[in-house]
Formats: sequence, C-alpha cells, structure tokens
Amino acid sequence: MDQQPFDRKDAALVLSHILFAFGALLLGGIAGMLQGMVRGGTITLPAGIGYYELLTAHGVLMALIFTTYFIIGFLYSGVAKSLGGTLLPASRKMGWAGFILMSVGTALGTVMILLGKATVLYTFYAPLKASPWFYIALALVIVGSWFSGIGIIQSYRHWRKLHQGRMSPLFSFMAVVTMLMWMIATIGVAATVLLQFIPWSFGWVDTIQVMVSRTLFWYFGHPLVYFWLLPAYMCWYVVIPKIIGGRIFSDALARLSFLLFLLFSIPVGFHHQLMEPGISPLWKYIQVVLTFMVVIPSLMTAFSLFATFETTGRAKGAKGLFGWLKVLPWKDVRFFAPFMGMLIFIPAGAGGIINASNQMNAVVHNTLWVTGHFHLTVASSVALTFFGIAYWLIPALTNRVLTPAVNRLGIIQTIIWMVGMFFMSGSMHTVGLLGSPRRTAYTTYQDHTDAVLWMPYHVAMAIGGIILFAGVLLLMFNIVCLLRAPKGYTEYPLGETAETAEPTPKLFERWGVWVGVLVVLILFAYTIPFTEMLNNTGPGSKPW
Ligand code: HAS
Ligand code: CU
Repeated sequence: MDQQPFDRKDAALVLSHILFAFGALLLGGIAGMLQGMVRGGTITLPAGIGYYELLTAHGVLMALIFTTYFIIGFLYSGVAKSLGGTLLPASRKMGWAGFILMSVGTALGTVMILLGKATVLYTFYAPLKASPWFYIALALVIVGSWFSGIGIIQSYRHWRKLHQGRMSPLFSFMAVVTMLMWMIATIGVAATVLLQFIPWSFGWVDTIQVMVSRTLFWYFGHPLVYFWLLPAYMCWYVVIPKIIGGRIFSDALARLSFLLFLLFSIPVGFHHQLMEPGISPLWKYIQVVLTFMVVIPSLMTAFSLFATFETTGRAKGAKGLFGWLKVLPWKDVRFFAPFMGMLIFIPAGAGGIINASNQMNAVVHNTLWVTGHFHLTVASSVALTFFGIAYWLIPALTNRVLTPAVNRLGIIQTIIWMVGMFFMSGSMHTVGLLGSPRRTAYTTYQDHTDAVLWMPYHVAMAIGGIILFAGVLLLMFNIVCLLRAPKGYTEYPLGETAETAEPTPKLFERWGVWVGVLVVLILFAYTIPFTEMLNNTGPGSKPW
C-alpha cells in the first residue's frame, strides 16, 4: 500500500471539501440549538427568524451539505490513495468544478433560508412553496455532485484500463458503487425540482401535483440515506481492520454487500409514503418486501465486522467467548468514534425495521419517533464515523500528526456526543410513541390531556441538544488543533484482505450487469404505481 504523503493538489481538493463540511456542521449546529431554544420559548430572534426557518437551515446544512461535502472529500482521498497515490488530473478538475457549483448552490440556498424565503424544511414537500432561487440552489448542489461523481469514475476507469484483468482496489470499487447509486437516485429529485418546483415557484404554472413530487422525492430520498451510510461502511470495512491491526474479513463479502445496496436502495421509496393515499396497497407491499431485502447487506456488514474483531482479537491471544473485546484499541479515537457509531447502529437499524413494517409505521409516522430514528442513524452512526475519519484524514492531508492530547479530546468529544444523543434521541423515540408530532413548533391538539405528558420529554430533548452543541464546539476546537498540530507523517489506513478469504468473483465488476438489474428493479417497482398516479391527477395543489 502507498505510504507516500498526499499529492499537494489532491490534498487541497480534499481538504477544501472536508473543511467546508465542518463549516456547514457548525452553522447547522447553531441553527439546531437555536431551533430548540425558540421552540422551548427561551428566546425570540429578530428578523422573523423562527422555528421553521431554523429547522430548515439545520436540516439542509447538516443532512444535505455537511454529508455531501464530507463524503465527496473522503471518497476522493481514498480513490487517490488506493489507485496509485494521486488522482487523474481530469478527475481533479471535475472535483473542483463540482466543488464550485455546490458551493454557489449552498451559499444561495442558505441565504434564501435565512431570508425566510425557503421555509420548507429539508424535504421541501409540496405544496409548501419556496423562492425559485432555493430550488435553483438545490439543483446546483445536485449537478455539482454529479461532476464529482464522474471525476471518481474517471480515475477508476483509467486504473482498470492500465490493469486489465485485475480486481480493482476495494475502496475504489465501493466509491464507484456509492457514486453510481447517488447519480441514478438524484435523477428523481432533479426531475421534480426542474419539471415541477421551478416552473411552479416562478408562477409559470398555478398548481403542482403533490403525489408525483413526493414520489419522485422518495425515489431519491431513501437512497440518499444510503449515500450517507455507505461511506461510513467503507470506513468500517476497509479502514477499521487496519486501525485495529487486523485484516478485512472478506473482500468478496464486502463487494457483494455494496452491490446489494446498489440494487435495493432505490426501488423502496414507498416505505416513506406508507400512510399516503393514491398508492395501492399492493405496490406499497412490494416495496416493503424490497425494503427488507436492503436490510440484508447491513446484516452481512454486522457479521463481517464481528468476524474481523474476533479474528483480530484471537490472533492477539484473546481467550474466551468475548475476550477479543478487551484487546480492541479503545483508547484510539480513530477506532473509538466509529465503533460507537456501529454500536448505535444496532438499535438505530432495529428502529428502521419498525418503521418499515406497515402497521407499526401507522403508529410512528410523522411523530418525533422518526426524528429520533434519523438522529441515531445519520447523526450518530454516520456522523461519529465521519468524525473518527477526520481525526486521521486531516493530519494525513496536511502532513501533521494526531497528538495524544487531541486523541484524548476526540474520545471526550465522542462520549459527549453519545450522552447528548442518548437524551435527545431517547426522548424523541419515547415521546413519538406518545404521539408528539414532528415538524411542528407547538401543539397540544386542542389541549388534549395526553399532550401534557410530552413536556418533560421535550425538556430532555433540549438538554440533549445543548450537550450535543457542546460536542460540536469541542469538535471545532479539535479540528483547529489538528490544523496546527506538529508536522509529521500520518498514515492513511487502508486495510488488506485476510489470506484465508475466498477469491472475489470477476462478475462483481461487470457494471453493465448490475446497473441492468437495477434498472429492471426500478421499472418493476415504480412503473405501474407511477403511471396510475399520472393517470389520476386532479387539478393539483396551489402553493402554501
Ligand atoms: Fe431510515 C425514515 C426505514 C436505515 C435515515 N430514515 C428515515 C428518515 C431518515 C432516515 C433521515 O421504512 C426520515 C426521512 C424524513 O425526513 O421523513 N431506515 C429504515 C430501514 C433501515 C433504515 C429499514 N435510515 C436508515 C439509515 C439512515 C436512515 C442507515 C441514515 C443514515 N427509515 C425507514 C422508514 C422510514 C425511515 C420506513 C420512514 C418513516 C416514516 O414513517 O416517515 C435499514 O437500512 C436499517 C438496517 C440496519 C441494521 C443494523 C445492522 C447493524 C450494524 C452494526 C453492527 C455493529 C457492530 C459492533 C459489529 C439491520 C451493521 C457491535 C459490537 C459489539 C461489541 C456489540
Ligand atoms: Cu428510507
């Protein structure tokens, strides 16, 4: 594996993405904290900035901007490292083009949100209407990310041309799956933004077809969550084995799980629309079955991680059923933070299975339970993994070292995050079961007595939020420390496959086959219900 320091041009591209991501995290964190305080009635802000404005800023900056920038930066870094040490100049150009487009979009979108002209939350459901410039901003972010995706694929194809007949490095393979899935999924959101939202918000047409827009949105919205998850899985599969001094359990298993994500991430959007009219139960049922298919690669991942931990531990002399747990590097933040992410993913994923089960979805849909679910998945499992990556990636990019002091602060930061999330997400789940709605500043449902029971949980949520905000601040401090750390060499930890693993079938890199199956699955899951929807449109909805 390449032990050279980063090419300076590659490092500049990656670092720009990573630092932009953490800038968005800081702004999004401030918005999240203020949103909690405004809702709790502790403060009132000037210029009409209220709960919904802040919640929109929080969701967009955290869920869409922080993640996308971090992911693209991380993928570019690992593609450079695993494919021979540097990026293809053409890839780098695409990366910068993407960065600029996304940044113009982010700036424009953020201004629109803060001006109160795009108070539509991060899912921008019709018939809530924003300024057309907000949708244009979103389109710029999406198109920018396509440039970056193409850049990644270019480097990969170039490598394969030079190494005919060889299996590509695992990291680059996973990066290609992630970006392919992303590009195919974003076609849905691009379609609704360009064909529906922009003409409607400019006033060229009076009404919008709500069901059509939501369906196109969730065709994208579910794979979006795997676009966040897969880079975390890349760390778990490829980076963690190296950090703990072990090997990747099986290259073939890892690739197969990613291919299953490619196939089953997209044709499942209806599990977000189970409570909506206008889709026949049969098609909801079919997409729920497919949703349960997409759980399988996560279970394979869990299995593979346990196998890596156990074999590594036993190789180090661990005895007994759980002795291997003791020899894991608990004091290394590069391991500790992602590991906490894995641990949280067990209840987080179980919650997802509850959501996907139609009858139980009727209980939790549109309640704070769902908000609790995604604060465990994306805001804990994924975020903690990304933080863990930053602790070695930033020093590796800047030729500096992770000092023992920052390592310790990183562990403290991880614990703060866990504690904050325990209070916040724990109360969200509980109060959601008691019926407290999400996306709602305040309601007691006409002074219904049950609503009084919600209050203590809302207080606990706010306390959790304050603890988390302290975690954001400490993270920012740690990043500044990393940027000013002593010079030195930091390894880019890419693991190698165990010698005992079975060879990987060549079929896994036949992209035509996989994309072909994916297209068939998408057409199967969506053609009939979508056609029914288009044939049964009413007059459409006027804006709100
Ligand atoms: Fe979800 C709603 C179903 C996973 C994010 N989800 C959301 C929303 C977001 C989100 C943001 O079916 C809200 C969207 C909105 O604003 O309306 N979700 C699922 C299912 C899964 C799932 C079935 N979600 C995720 C992930 C997310 C995410 C991942 C972000 C990253 N979700 C739903 C549904 C809804 C939903 C419905 C709609 C709800 C509604 O009504 O609106 C599955 O993919 C989960 C599978 C995961 C597992 C866990 C495997 C465990 C692993 C860890 C191993 C640990 C180790 C360490 C090895 C089965 C891999 C252990 C060591 C020891 C020593 C113990
Ligand atoms: Cu989903």
